[in-house]
Amino acid sequence: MSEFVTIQVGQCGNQIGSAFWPLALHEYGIQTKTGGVHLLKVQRNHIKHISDLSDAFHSFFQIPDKAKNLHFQNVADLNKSKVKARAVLVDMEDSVVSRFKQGPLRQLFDQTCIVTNYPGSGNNWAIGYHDHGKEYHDRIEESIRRVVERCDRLHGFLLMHSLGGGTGSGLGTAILKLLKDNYPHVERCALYEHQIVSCVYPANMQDTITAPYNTLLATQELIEHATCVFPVENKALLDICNAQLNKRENISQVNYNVSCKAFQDMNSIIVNMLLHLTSGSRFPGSLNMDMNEVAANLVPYPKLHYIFSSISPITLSAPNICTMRETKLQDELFTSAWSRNNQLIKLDPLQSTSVILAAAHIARGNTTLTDMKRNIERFQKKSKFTSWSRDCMKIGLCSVPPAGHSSSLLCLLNSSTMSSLFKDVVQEFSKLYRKKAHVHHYTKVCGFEETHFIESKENIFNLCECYTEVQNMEESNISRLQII
Ligand SMILES: Nc1nc2c(ncn2[C@@H]2O[C@H](COP(=O)(O)OP(=O)(O)OP(=O)(O)O)[C@@H](O)[C@H]2O)c(=O)[nH]1
Ligand SMILES: [Mg+2]
Repeated sequence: MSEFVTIQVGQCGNQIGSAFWPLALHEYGIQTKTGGVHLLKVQRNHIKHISDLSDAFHSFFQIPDKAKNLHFQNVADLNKSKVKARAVLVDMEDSVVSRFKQGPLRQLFDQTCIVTNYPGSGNNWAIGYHDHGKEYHDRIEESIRRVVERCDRLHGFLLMHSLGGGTGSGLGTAILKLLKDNYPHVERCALYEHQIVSCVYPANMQDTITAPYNTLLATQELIEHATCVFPVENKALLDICNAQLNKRENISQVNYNVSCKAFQDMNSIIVNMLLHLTSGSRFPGSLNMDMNEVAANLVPYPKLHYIFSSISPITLSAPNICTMRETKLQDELFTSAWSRNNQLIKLDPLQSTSVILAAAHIARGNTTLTDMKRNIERFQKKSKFTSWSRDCMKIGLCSVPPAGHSSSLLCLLNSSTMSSLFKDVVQEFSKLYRKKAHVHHYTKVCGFEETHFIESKENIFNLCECYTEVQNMEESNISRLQII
């Protein structure tokens, strides 16, 4: 089994991290709270055929040699054995990370892999990228090196951050560049390397005035240096949470405000997506889809590496570990994953004007190959593909379901609709930049030139044109077999 190093940057990245670790532990049947033994038994039954659970556990956690054959039941067991998360925590203010340091999982994190400062990057990409990027380069490099050296088969980096503020977007993308420079031979989604980025795009009603600048500049870096990007949008997450809440309460007017509780639930959706995405590299299955196959199959051209993701069923917050949830019928699971309402960004990848460049379905739990084939036929009938992608579908079947469910599905689509996300980024940027509002905060940062705004905008535009080109590509009548 392969290993992943998780890097959480900024407030949002670290808050996603605080949802990530308890859920990751649940997946291995490890108790993080009191109670819930019943489901943990169920979860352990799902994974009992793994001869050595530590093999799968190894992906996210480093286990000292002398504890390799132990069976961990709870966090106290992990602490006793000095098990450490393969994680690097970075924030330029320390309030979120301090909560980790005081929380129940505090001993899971190696103190030397925590890099914090005060008072943050002031919602300014340039401060995060240039000032903190330079000042903290060596410390962050050293922390990452420590975690990497404890891996036997490093498979990839999982970067979690938001694009609206200064630290996640600026320092986060500086770290991405560092990873690309320092680890060119680590599997990073099979292209050059595996750098999986889960980034949060701000909601339309932005909570940070400079977010359009930060988002544009960070997007340009992600296009340039990431292997695969799985964008999520806060507006989409919030809508999914509200829909779930209304269903649960059986009324139509309960709404979350963006609050701590909302963020917790929104972050759980992101975490479920990431755990599902990496499940094939961590657990066995009849048709396992390894992380290094994701980019090879989903990224037809290097820069077109932004991927739509949707997951079914949706789980808000940590599963209630005492109850096993009823899972939908298989066909329903697929239909709901294709729904535009379940997309983690507020766009429809299957809209009639778009084309699918590549697609993958990864199922966990009791989905069979027959279920998969029947539903893929349905999918192929309803969607528009490029000439080369029409008859192909990457599929993964992982036998271990997520905690609390008997099966689940992740649908990954590379669709030309993604250009709308980039057009929105440019449009929001132009609204501010037209009047040069707030520009002086950026230009005063050493290393930042105003031309960087224009270059980023142009690069993002060029990418939009690539999508349009693919969309307009004349369909060839020659079948794939004839070409071969
Ligand atoms: N989904 C989600 N979004 C968040 C969370 N925390 C903040 N955000 C969003 O992230 C953006 C702000 O970025 P932050 O992560 O707070 O900023 P930062 O990276 O810490 O940068 P600075 O504070 O400017 O140094 C806004 O769009 C917020 O709505 C979270 O826990 N979950
Ligand atoms: Mg912050």
